[in-house]
Amino acid sequence: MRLLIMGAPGAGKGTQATGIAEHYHVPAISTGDMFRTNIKNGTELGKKVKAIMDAGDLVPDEVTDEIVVDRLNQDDASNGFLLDGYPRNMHQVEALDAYLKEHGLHLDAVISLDVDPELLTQRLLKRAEIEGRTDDNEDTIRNRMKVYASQTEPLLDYYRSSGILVGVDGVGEIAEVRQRIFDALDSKN
Ligand code: B4P
Repeated sequence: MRLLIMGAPGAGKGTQATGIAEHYHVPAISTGDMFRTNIKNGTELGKKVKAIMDAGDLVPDEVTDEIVVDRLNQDDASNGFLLDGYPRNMHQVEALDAYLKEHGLHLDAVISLDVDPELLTQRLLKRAEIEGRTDDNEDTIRNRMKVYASQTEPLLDYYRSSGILVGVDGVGEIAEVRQRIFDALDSKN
């Protein structure tokens, strides 16, 4: 399986990605997690992206495309993958399409988690209390939502018109949403 999971900040992408990836025996590849690991380890890449992430802006495409391609080229992704948080704008879609074409591959489905904007903010502020992520504060959340609406949400139309978009209601218990995702993917195949 080659899958993408999309959704606004707080929609549950990272939360659901692990369970879905385990189910299909593919790696979950999260650009956000890769950037956060680099920040934590104090790498050059981490230094480059920290202020951008703290502001809730998108990391430059050339940096993001490169880490994704490097990760997709690793052996464990050769039989499939679940991309979480990538692509996030049309340029990244084109970069991913070019990679897939070059390798004779295609995406099986794009999961879109739908959640009401007010609930998204509540979830992120709750995470701020528990995990203290530096981008989970009201100002940054507002910007992340804006960036999502202007740059990422339009991608849903692109994947809808390709016939691979699977919309899933992301409101409810985490296990309940996960089951909805499996049901939606099963009924698509
Ligand atoms: P991400 O790491 O993708 O952050 P996110 O959008 O908040 O999603 P995340 O996966 O962490 O949260 P989730 O919705 O699962 O991106 C962070 C930053 O990295 C971006 O702002 C950008 O700067 C940079 N970046 C990443 N990818 C990039 C790219 N491709 N290009 C450029 N820049 C990029 O969960 C949120 C909270 O909701 C959690 O606390 C969770 O427990 C809770 N939750 C989830 N599901 C729930 C449910 N059903 N019920 C109750 N709570 C739930």
